[in-house]
Amino acid sequence: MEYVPRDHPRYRSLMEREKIIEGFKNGIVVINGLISQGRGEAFDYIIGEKTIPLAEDSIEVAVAMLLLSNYPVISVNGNAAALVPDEIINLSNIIDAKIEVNLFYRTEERVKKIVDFLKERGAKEVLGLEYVEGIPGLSSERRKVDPRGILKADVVLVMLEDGDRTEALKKIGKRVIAIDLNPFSRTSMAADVSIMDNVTRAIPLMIDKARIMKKLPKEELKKKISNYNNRRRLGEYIIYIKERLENEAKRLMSFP
Ligand code: PTJ
Repeated sequence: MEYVPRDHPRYRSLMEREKIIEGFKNGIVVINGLISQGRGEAFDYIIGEKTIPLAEDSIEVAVAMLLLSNYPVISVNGNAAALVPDEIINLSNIIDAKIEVNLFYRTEERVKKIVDFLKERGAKEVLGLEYVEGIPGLSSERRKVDPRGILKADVVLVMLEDGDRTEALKKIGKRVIAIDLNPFSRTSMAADVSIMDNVTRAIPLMIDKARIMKKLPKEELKKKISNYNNRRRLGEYIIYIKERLENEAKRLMSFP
């Protein structure tokens, strides 16, 4: 970590890489997770490495949904655990959600490592070691879910997903909130609420919003959700990207 000088213009992004690399060395992140991080970085670069107002609005919708939920669950994989462990624990306490480790490249050893890692950092309970093959139609290891967690949930928050699980969760009646920098991904397309943002910014912002929104009447939270349309939001994200690229190109071309 000492290789990254604090005044480096891309310090934040480089430190995120370090967290993923350290997670890999500790057996929390799988090697494929390094590639996922790279893809995320590319999208983050394109949106300007900041939370755009459209994503902030989706975050508010997501928080309203979580606060109205009867049984919310935060699904954690290797990358998420490496990037935002404390923030996930914090959010789960504020919204009273369960945390469950659910892995695409599942090994019992890695599930246990992530469970222990989160517990060492203060999580009271982390599910995922006990499982049933609970998601029909899903052949990946992600079908293995805890009966006290994702299987029982009405709302599931997922991040850095691989695609088909969100569709499968929807088929069994779950509402899904996805944090994914890629608005073209199948996860983003299938989710009820897609947050096109980096988890390292989105989760802290969800914590701030949840603290404030917890005090709002339920009717106001319901109104926030009822006005929301995820397909429209994805379209808006893509137009945002197009306009940002166009403006950048024009700016460059305006100089001889
Ligand atoms: O820990 P496991 O075994 O469950 O495996 C986790 C990975 C991440 C390896 C697995 O889920 C995977 O292969 O994911 P994908 O298909 O690479 O998809 C990851 C998605 O997350 C991509 O659409 C990326 O753009 C996006 N992404 C990457 N980094 C971030 C991100 N989204 C938000 N914040 C990030 N930091």
